[in-house]
Amino acid sequence: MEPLIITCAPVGGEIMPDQTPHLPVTPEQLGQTAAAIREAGASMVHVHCRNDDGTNTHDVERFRAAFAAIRAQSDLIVQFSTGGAIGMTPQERSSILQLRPEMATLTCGSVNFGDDIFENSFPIMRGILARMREYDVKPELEIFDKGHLANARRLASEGVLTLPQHADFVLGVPGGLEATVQNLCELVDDLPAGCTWSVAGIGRQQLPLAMVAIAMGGHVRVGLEDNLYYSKGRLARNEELVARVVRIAQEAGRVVATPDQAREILGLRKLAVA
Ligand code: KMH
Ligand code: ZN
Repeated sequence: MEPLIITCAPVGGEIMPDQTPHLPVTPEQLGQTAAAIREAGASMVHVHCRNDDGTNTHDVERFRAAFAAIRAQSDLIVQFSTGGAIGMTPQERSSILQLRPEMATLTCGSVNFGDDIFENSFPIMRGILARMREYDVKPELEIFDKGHLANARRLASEGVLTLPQHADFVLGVPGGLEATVQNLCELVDDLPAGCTWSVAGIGRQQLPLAMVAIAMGGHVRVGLEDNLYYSKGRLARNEELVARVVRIAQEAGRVVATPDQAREILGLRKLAVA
């Protein structure tokens, strides 16, 4: 099997600082988190940004500072969110692509998101993809629901998305596909040929789905964006969630990828040495 790529999503757009003391809010905190999760065994960081008061922002300068802080303290693959937070405009969500992160997410369709709607119409997806092409950013296909892979194929048939790509199955969002092993297997069966994949289980499903992905030859995303707890009632630190996946992979005989090994698996260029 390929070495295991562990992505950490340390912030997200939903968890607020009053829910946990472990949420990295400032660029400096994101840089420190990057160092800690790299040390623990992550090879990629999925980035959202916050203002100092914890509210969400997709301000380009805030992302620039976060990118610099992460890069100063780690060689992780830096993946920006173009999902942002509910209520952001498509323009806001995609403006950060001008900073040319190595990767960025592309959610492949609209989905109920709790009581809200996470809107990703075809025009929104085409617009984000156009900016990804403009700035040479590799997409990660965020799959929250079964039909999202069909949407990716449709975008490919239009010529605005090339396949294969890396897909991340985000399972267990209220309103999206439930976080079951059967759903994961069906998505993997439905993947376009040559795609790599990871799974991000929401809440308490993060750990069991990570274990399944390790066994299946897929990759894993963990982090506070998707799951606040290490165990029942015990708040997690991002690096602890990464370290636990590393230990399980080692027990299962699965090698954990370095960032450069992950770049090779994902078809990214090696990090240029400054
Ligand atoms: N915060 C969600 C509305 C992504 O990062 O690309 C969207 C999200 C997906 O987190
Ligand atoms: Zn995200």
